[in-house]
Amino acid sequence: MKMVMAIINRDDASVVVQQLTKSGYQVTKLATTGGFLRTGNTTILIGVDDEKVQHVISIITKHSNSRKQLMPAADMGTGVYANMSIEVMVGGAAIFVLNVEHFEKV
Ligand code: 2BA
Repeated sequence: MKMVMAIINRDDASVVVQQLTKSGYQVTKLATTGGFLRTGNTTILIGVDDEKVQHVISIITKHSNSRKQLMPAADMGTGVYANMSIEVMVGGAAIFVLNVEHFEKV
C-alpha cells in the first residue's frame, strides 16, 4: 500500500477531490500553507493499493493547473527592489508517494 500526498492549488482542490472520490478513492483534504509564497494551498492524502497509484496521479495531474503568481520582492528581504514583484510559476501539483508500513481501521 502507498500513501499519495499531493500539494495542489486551493482553486483546483474541489475538482481534484471530487474526481478522486467519484473514482472510488478515499481522500483527506488538509488546509496548508506554502513556505515560499506563504499563501494557502491544499494537501490531499490518499491511501491506495500499489497498482492504483498511477491512476490516482493521472487524476491529480489532469485537474491541477499551473499558474503564475506575483510575490512582493519585499517579502524576500530585497530592500532595494522592495516595490517590485517577482513572478513565480506554481504547480500543477507536488506529489509524493510514500510506502505505508501498516494500515488498519478500528
Ligand atoms: P510555496 O512554498 O509557497 O512555493 C510556491 C512556488 O514558489 C513553487 O511552486 C516554486 O515555483 C516557487 N519556489 C518555492 N521555493 C522557492 C525558492 N526557494 N526559490 C525560488 N522559487 C521557489 P511549486 O514548486 O509548484 O510548489 C507549490 C507548493 O508545493 C509550495 O508552495 C509548497 O507548499 C509545496 N512544495 C513544493 N515542493 C515541495 C517540497 N519538495 N517539499 C514540500 N513542499 C513542497
